[in-house]
Amino acid sequence: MQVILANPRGFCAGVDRAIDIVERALALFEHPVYVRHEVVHNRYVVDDLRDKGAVFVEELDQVPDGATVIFSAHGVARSVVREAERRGLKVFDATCPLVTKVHMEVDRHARRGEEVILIGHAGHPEVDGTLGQYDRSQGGEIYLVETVEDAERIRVKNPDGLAYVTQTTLSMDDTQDIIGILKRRFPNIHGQRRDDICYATQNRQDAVKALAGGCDLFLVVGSPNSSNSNRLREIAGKLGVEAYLVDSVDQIRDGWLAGKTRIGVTAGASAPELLVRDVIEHLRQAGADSVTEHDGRQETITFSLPKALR
Ligand code: 0CH
Ligand code: SF4
Repeated sequence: MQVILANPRGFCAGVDRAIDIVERALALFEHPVYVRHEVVHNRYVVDDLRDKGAVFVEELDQVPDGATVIFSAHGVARSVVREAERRGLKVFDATCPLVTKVHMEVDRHARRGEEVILIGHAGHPEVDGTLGQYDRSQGGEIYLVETVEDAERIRVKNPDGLAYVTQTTLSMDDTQDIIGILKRRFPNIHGQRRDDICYATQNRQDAVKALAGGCDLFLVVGSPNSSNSNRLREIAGKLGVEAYLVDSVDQIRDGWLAGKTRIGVTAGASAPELLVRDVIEHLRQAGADSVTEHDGRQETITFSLPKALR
């Protein structure tokens, strides 16, 4: 049995920064330090930060006036920022700069009086945050499109003043299909770039595409609520490979390994490498005689911490 590790995998620059923000705030400020929403969608990371003193809440009404609160990497709506200001909360914003960039695009379109179609998954916190950037006071609207069927059906008020933006962690292929339909239906629609899928999502998806086809089992380390991790499992599955998303090594079933000779392993952008190490150790004990790194794109991007936390 051979194990091949996809590259790049695991933490991206935005996740590194978000976790550092929580750890620095815990080191520098009086406890409790509140975190609005899971700072990143990973059970291990959240449990670890909770053990260190972070208090995770879903909404600001669970945070006392004047307390310190961190916004998660997925970003928040403007109404959340305003509420925090009104309540005198001390805020550290762990929103990934690449998500903030999408927020700024939405704002720019709204200011120009353009309507916006957001391509993304309903109910995901990044989608709530991005929808919540659009100022409707000019009479315009922001619409959510999740699927090709939605793209075929959506009706807008102003097809000639229309732009699109996307969630950062979507499937690149599905998103291109949706954009293709929108461009056919609304020939004057425009986007800043091809889409807003970030470099980390793109690189991890490309790595799975390069590796999974030659495997007979593919394991993705990541939590069930992690959008980017789910997309990695989905891509391997679409290539016809038996593929599973596992939060930790104890979720691997013996039956999955029976008769397998080439097992691919990757990790979502929010999954720590130490969980991948546990998986490798488990596979070695189950009979893997070689573990190799698959060549992939090098990542050098980093994001700096807010000044007050450096
Ligand atoms: O993939 P999603 O967006 O669910 O989030 P995650 O698993 O916490 O990964 C980090 C991405 C955060 C915002 O892009
Ligand atoms: Fe930022 Fe992309 Fe990482 Fe999300 S997945 S935190 S957008 S780098």
